[in-house]
Amino acid sequence: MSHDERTFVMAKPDAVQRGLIGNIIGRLEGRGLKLVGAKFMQIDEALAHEHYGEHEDEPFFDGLVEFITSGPVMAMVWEGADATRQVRQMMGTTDPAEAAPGTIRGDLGLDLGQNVIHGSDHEDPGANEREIDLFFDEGELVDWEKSDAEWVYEDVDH
Ligand code: D4T
Repeated sequence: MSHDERTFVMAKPDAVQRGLIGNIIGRLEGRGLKLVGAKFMQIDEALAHEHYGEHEDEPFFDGLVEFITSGPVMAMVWEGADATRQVRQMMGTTDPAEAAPGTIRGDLGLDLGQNVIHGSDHEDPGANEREIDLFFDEGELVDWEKSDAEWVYEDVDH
């Protein structure tokens, strides 16, 4: 399996306000994933509508846009084997109240409307690349060799 799959991850405004950015980054780093892009930013209405366009007709859409634009977010791109699916597993289910202990939402959240983290949907092919393109210019992503790769992946030579 390739080790260079990239996925879009965002610490949402609640995570930023609650000082959980480091906790989230620590979990992803600890797993062996590689950070290749990061941007502390404010999402405006237009970007919120584009990012959550698929939910436009949902009753929770206005609240979702209001929440995601309510304060800064930490937008990130993480790379690794099966990264999109692995990050989704680490996030836990959408509703933190139902998320398993040990997952990010299951450990750090209680409320569906403020669920700490976003990660690209692995069941929506191309969602990861689409979201990375929406939030990052190519020049903002960094190609680099992480020196512990041989200790994360068995098929990288020692
Ligand atoms: P995101 O997209 O934020 O990573 O969440 P998920 O991928 O896990 O879940 P989703 O797309 O179904 O929902 C997007 C976003 O909307 C909020 N939401 C969702 C809400 O406020 N009320 C609801 O009833 C649902 C279903 C939470 C996540």
